[in-house]
Amino acid sequence: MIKLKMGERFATLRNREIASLERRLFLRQGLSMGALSLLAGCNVTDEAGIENALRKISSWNDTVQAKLFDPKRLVEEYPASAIVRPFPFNAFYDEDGIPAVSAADFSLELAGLIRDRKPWSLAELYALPQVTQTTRHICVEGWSAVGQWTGAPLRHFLERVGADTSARYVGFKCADDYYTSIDMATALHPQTLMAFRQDGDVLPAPNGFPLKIRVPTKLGFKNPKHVRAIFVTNEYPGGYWEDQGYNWFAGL
Ligand SMILES: Nc1nc2c(c(=O)[nH]1)N[C@H]1C(S)=C(S)[C@@H](COP(=O)(O)O)O[C@H]1N2
Ligand SMILES: [Mo]
Repeated sequence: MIKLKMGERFATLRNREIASLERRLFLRQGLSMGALSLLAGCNVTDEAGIENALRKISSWNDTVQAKLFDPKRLVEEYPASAIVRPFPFNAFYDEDGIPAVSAADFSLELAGLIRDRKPWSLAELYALPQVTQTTRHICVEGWSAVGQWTGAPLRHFLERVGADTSARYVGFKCADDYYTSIDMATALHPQTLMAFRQDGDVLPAPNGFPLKIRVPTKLGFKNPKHVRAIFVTNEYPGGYWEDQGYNWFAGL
């Protein structure tokens, strides 16, 4: 049933404003305002309406995508010859903004639905059993690179600290004010690692020293670097780019 009455819905906006909103919407999502109203089943008459409708569609996407996620399907692993060197750097700032994290002072904070929330030193983290993966990192900005990461499966760590693995989200806070979150099924995926090393060396500062969460089933922006806190929650935590409109699930 189509209840779209363009004339009514857009009556509050002058034509030029509509054209400009529509242009930006199309650039961002490949949608016209009419298509958006139709998909979201709500009024799209202004900027706030667009944001609201996009949020509705995005959370619908997240739900469907989370249901389609196969917790056992592994992403492709590559031979060492495919590793890109030097591995690219990317962040919401330039190289001169890379946070200087001191190894001696570092402590990983735990919060939320976790039984044992004592902080972990780097020495304690390094003592966790570790595995190595050679996988492809894919950035929405249009580049990808095969890299090699070594670290502890996040699943083992979450089990070890008594995280409530029936909760919905695992969130991450970073030393540079970046933050993101993933669904629990992805956090428990066998290839999701707490990475301490990259390409055989301690994780370099540009790539997230001392701790990066390597999530090869998801786009680059869901792989937080310089992680200083991990929390488990049922309340949607969002993320730095996610809160600006990037799709939250952003993965396989
Ligand atoms: N703390 C933090 N983590 C981050 C980012 C950031 O700006 N800060 N950028 C994300 C994005 S968009 C990408 S593509 C990867 C880049 O990781 P790299 O620098 O190791 O290539 O880090 C992700 N994790
Ligand atoms: Mo990215």
